[in-house]
Amino acid sequence: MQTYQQEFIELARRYDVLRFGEFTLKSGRLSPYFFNAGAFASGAALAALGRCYAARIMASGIGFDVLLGPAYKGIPLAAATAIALSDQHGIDAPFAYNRKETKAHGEGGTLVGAPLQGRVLVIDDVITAGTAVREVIAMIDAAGATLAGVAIGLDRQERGAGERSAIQEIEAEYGIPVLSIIDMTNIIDYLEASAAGQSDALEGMREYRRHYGV
Ligand code: OMP
Repeated sequence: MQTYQQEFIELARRYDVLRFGEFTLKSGRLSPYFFNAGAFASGAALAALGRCYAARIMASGIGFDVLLGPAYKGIPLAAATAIALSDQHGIDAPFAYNRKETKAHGEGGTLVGAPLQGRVLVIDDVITAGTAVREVIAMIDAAGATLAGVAIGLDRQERGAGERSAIQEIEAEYGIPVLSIIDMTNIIDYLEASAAGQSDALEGMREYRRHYGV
């Protein structure tokens, strides 16, 4: 595991973003863990989060023209990433986000911020079955822009429609990389290394991976 991955998991545990228990997912699956990016709810947490996303993006060498934060949870993530790219890496990336409801007055429309043009890098929280990210990709197409890739915090490494993971399906279908800071395997490794008192969580994770993992 890379240092920034270890830091990201510790950050997620500190803010109760990464929780173990019983959670029903959007896909209907019953999961022994949940990653709630909305709990990165302080200035210091968001700053640290932005640094992790920026480090992952820079390590990938991906080319892009604009960052897009999908409503709602992607918006602060993309904003924090844009700030970290500027502060830590000297890159002043244009930043855009969308509204869920079309605004009929004022400037109107669903897109806010920088024009959505050129190669768009989507910044989001989690991909499980891939439903949410496909909606965002349709929005980029409709704007006439190109998808450069997707950067997320957690790859849950779960099967999509077939035998591959939802992320592998998206990468193949759109010909783009999906960059994740951590994946489920990193969380299991983390639990194994700090096993004291967390054996239930560890067993639940292994069982879930046997059932839904790739
Ligand atoms: P998919 O649309 O199935 O890929 O699920 C992704 C969405 O599920 C995320 O954008 C979240 O809204 C939500 N989610 C989490 O936030 N954290 C998790 O650990 C799991 C899910 C989920 O419901 O699958």
